[in-house]
Amino acid sequence: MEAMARGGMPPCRSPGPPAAMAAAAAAAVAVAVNYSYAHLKLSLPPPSPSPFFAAISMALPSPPLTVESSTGAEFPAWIDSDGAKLELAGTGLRKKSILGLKSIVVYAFGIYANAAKLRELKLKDDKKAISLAELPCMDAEMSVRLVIVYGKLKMGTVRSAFEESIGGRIKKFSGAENKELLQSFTQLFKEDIKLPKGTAIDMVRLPGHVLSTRIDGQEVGSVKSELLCRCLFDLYIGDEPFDVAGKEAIAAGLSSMLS
Ligand code: DAO
Ligand code: DAO
Repeated sequence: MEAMARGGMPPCRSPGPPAAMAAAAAAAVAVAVNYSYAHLKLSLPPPSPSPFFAAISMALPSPPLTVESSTGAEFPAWIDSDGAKLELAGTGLRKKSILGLKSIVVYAFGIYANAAKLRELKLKDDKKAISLAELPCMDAEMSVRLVIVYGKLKMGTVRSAFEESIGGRIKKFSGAENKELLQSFTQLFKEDIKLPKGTAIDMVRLPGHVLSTRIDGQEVGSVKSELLCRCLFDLYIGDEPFDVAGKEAIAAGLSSMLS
């Protein structure tokens, strides 16, 4: 389902997609890794699986974790998305006030960007910098990870929060409501999905503006829409972000990632 920006806002501009070489390189690495495992298996004595697994985990180092200090939520320094390495730019907090009284932290979030691809685009377009404001529209892999902090989230609450925050952006950027687009996403929010404290939700923008949602690593669905991708990332790095300090940290992380 494709939604195009309408009304006064200019549509997102998309740069060219030379991802085939990266994919081929990734495939070559995967083959090489498989080969070395096969070799490892043959050269090790048969039983006792533990040294074998120890050898594998040494061969594939897991990324170091960044801990969001006020919540303890953990974010790996990078995540792998179909062979693309998405690196953590920075983290922030999504707060919500209940009944206008106290403010609770609902989740911590981290923004991930494909630094290698952005560097490549920067060179290709002969730009001095890539600004944070361009990212929501770009056709480059990017992701936001939400780590749930508030343990009593109900799916109905998540759905109405989503309709409010994303729905508001859809209207702002396209000039109209788009219930169809909202529903294409909210239909993924099945009532039986549980979101206890610590759950990690990844919303990954794949090439072609496809937004793929994964809960604790399990894909729950994907929606192809440039507008939806733009609205989602705008919540975190747009003009009116959920967390201003978080947006600043992400901007700083991005610029050091690209320098
Ligand atoms: O239970 O009344 C309450 C407070 C809950 C606030 C919920 C905000 C929802 C934010 C969206 C979460 C997305 C994972
Ligand atoms: O914080 O107001 C907000 C909304 C952020 C987007 C929430 C996406 C929730 C994804 C839930 C996954 C369930 C399939």
